[in-house]
Amino acid sequence: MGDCSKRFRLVINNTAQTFPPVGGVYLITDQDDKLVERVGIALRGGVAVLQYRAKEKSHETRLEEGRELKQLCKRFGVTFIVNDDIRLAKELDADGVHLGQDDGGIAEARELLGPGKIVGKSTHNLDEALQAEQEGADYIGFGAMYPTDSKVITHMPGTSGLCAIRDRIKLPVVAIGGITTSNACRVIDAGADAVAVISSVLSSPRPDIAAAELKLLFNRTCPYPRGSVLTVAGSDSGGGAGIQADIKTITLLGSYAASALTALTAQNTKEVSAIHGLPPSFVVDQITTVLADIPVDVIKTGMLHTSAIVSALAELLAERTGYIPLVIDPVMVSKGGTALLDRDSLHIMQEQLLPQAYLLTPNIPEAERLLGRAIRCEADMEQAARDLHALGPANVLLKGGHLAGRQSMDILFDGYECREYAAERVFTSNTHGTGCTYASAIAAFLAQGEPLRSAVEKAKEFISAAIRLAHPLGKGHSPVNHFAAAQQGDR
Ligand code: 3NM
Repeated sequence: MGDCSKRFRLVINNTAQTFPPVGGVYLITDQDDKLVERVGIALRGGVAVLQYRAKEKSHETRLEEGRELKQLCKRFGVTFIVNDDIRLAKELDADGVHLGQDDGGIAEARELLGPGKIVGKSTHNLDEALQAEQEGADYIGFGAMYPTDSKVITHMPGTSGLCAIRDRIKLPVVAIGGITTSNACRVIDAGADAVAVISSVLSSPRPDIAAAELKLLFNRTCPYPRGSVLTVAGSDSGGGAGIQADIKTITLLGSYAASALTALTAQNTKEVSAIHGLPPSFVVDQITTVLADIPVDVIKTGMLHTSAIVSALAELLAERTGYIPLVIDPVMVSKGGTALLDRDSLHIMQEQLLPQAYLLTPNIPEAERLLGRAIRCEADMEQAARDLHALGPANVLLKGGHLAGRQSMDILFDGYECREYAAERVFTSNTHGTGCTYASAIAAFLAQGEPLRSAVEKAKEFISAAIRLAHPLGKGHSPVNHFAAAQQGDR
């Protein structure tokens, strides 16, 4: 599902040997300290190709560092390419070499490296790109897309230049220069098969998250169902919330939904009359079995029920080699007041699970319990979002629906700045399943290759419509209208 390799052309060189496709995140090394450690973290996020670019290091240092990086690439199944230095590529038995315009010919590199190796070439305009193709390159680098501090830039064709060459070039195009998680979707929409990045991943405090965010953006070109979400939550027999709301939301929005149940509830719109919890080991079995086979792009959690399940999930995620963005909806209490998370779980969630979250989506009462203080107004919300972020999640979306006022305002804090998402408040009690639906919609849009801010914006529109369009059903809190909200989004 998340593997868009069909979109990428296979790289076939003169020896007719096939390589892994050049597509997705193409990471280039920087000159800073602790390189191997930072690259190791970045590869967890889902890098497809690593290029070792060591401009000012001695041959011995390059050889030693190169060996370590090649080892890492092998562990993560990443293609290992050496920049410029054909001799080093040969000594390291790298998967290939990347040549600049002044670094010699493609034929010469093939001759020296022998059969079965990838040769890429930097290009900056159509003529250079066509020439590289004619000379038998396996892919081209094309840049710069945007200004960058990582290299002195003499040409900047940008995304319009990329659009202009795209249809003329059959080779995979690796766009480069100033690409970040904020602008990469424009580069992908312009036709890049891969994005080459240095600083936006390796200078990030979380290289794994930065790489994972870039990787997810490539899903925007996949066919529907686009991207996949694994929801870990409880069953609501009434069908309005829980895993049922999650699957409806994810499916109606166009992604694939997999699910792992934590508990079964006997529930309707008025009450939760009984809960049958599942053994933590069986929750783990469900998740590991899904992940062993289905390429899950985003994991979303809802009702986790017990501290043992929270702990088991946290352990499972921490031990995984690859990083999968995790959206945590910290479900604690049902609309009718039934506890959906036992008392001991709160600190276990704080200590073990929240630091692994890509996004935490509490409502006001949940945030109050996590922080141990009241949040009374919008002015309190911003500080609360910042304090929740300090508990470890990479991003926090604090939902203001429980406050009064004409607008229902949510705040997204990403560790740098707060953004507000407002919608006209609907005065209604038809809100069963709101939290599950909102978090699932964000997870689905992320899985479809929307950057976080845009995923939240689209999900906010979806949940607002689902509340506004809800029909009375049952005698309690009626469920939100997933179907009508999805139909509105199509128009
Ligand atoms: N080549 P960052 S731009 C190595 O335009 C390189 O050919 C470029 O680094 C080109 O992701 C560039 O930090 C630097 O902008 C890319």
